[in-house]
Amino acid sequence: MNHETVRAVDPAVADALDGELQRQRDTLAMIASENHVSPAVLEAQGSVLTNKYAEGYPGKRYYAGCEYADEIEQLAIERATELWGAEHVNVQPHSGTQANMGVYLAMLDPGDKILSLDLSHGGHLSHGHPANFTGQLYDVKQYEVDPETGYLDYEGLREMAEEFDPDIVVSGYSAYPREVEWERVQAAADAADAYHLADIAHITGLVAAGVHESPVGVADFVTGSTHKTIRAGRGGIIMTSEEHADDVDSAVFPGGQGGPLMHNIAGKAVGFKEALEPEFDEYAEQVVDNAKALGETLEDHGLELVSGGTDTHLVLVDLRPSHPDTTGGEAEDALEEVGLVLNANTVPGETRSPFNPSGIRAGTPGLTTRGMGEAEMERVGDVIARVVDAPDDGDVKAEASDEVDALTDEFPLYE
Ligand code: DSN
Repeated sequence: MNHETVRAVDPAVADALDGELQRQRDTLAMIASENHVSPAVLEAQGSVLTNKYAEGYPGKRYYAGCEYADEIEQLAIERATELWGAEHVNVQPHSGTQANMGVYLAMLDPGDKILSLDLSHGGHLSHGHPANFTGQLYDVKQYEVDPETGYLDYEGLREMAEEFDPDIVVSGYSAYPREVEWERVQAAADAADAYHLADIAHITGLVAAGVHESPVGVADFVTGSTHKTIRAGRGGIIMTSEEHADDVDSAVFPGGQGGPLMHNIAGKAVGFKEALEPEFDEYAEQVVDNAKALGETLEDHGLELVSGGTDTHLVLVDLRPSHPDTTGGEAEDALEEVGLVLNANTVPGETRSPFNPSGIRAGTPGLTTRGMGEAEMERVGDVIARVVDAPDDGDVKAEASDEVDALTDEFPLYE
């Protein structure tokens, strides 16, 4: 894998691409929303389909020359249908946020009411944050996790739904370490006669593999991104019933987007094919086993996990009880220095700024793709705990850096 063709035209970009490839090889990618797609997905995404305009849908395009675009989009749709079992799939959203936008545009009018989880409790910007179009166009009320347990409070959600009378209840989260009980969110939506949007962006792969229960067939709309745990081409996806199919398709195009990114849709099709192989189910199970092993190691070192553990691909550490003077940002920076890349994250009951919050979020999809298992998670957990204990200690960081080098050498990437 090299960038020699780019280099001949643009050495500056080639240098940066080489640098990024080496960075991914030499570091442990533990941002929970990231993964390493296969060379086949990379090739499909970097293909001549980037040249093609294909507004519309397979068989109903506004431009000529779409026979191969049609074939590829149809394959992506069929494979997604097999993976998640929805009646209708739209693979055109450019991202998970665009997928959510498609649902809101399809079903809501400006001023309509959204009930969603607060961002600092694990929600997402596109679920109604004031800085996002959702917070600006809609009337948003937010629920929180139980402050004692860190788990969703389904009864409280139901009561809020009865009181607020939302048009849509949003479930599915970006930093919630527990499996979601979709039927109980549905009960809250039913109590308000509201739609239910389940945003499974982070757990698309876990749901496809049957490691987590699926909201398909429960929620009216299921959205996701396609490059996280499912490990396909970058972008978004919407799944719904035949009843809402036309509304969703029109909301995505021409409502919210123009030409679909056909090269990304090719990457989605290839990644979905890979995810239909039995090995993918083993991968998804290992992702969760690894997150549990990582969490246990961190707890053994005295770190506190939100909700006391995980059922997912991520752990969320609240640094305040164990390290009251260390912020998430300081931990993130010190860990990046040793080659372990995760992100500072807000935690439930956050007392600091979102720019330098009190937690760190660590995910296992990328490391599991590299072939690491529970034994390696113990080593990774040791690195995190030691660096968080002594973020300014050069000797500790030198040792941690050696351990990261050993791990990345033992589990090479993109050879
Ligand atoms: N930025 C992603 C995350 O890290 O959770 C979600 O869009």
